[in-house]
Amino acid sequence: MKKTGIIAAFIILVVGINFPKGEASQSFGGITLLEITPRIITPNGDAMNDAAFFRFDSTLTGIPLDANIFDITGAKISGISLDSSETALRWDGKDDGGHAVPSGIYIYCITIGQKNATGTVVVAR
Ligand SMILES: [Ca+2]
Repeated sequence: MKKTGIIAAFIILVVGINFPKGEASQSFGGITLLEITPRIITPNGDAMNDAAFFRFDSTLTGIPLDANIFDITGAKISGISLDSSETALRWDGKDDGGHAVPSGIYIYCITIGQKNATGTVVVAR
């Protein structure tokens, strides 16, 4: 099997396990993470899938939360910032220094109160 085929199979496996259809939403008590879209981002500035949005059912303003992106070794890459809509968090495929991250699989972890949601986002360049 070609290397690209192996990577594609791995991506399908990881994304599929972490986000089975219909089980995307996760409750944090008073607030619900509705969806993460797109799951595969292409941050090249063409306005198509340039950032991943973590959409909630109500405003995040004033809610204490901890949201970060890690690489597959567990190293912290970046925080996830509040989108201008204030009902979503947004990650644009950059590290905390503002540098574009390489293609690969990244892990998000969002903690609100005692609950957390984790899963994967793929960066493809
Ligand atoms: Ca793009």
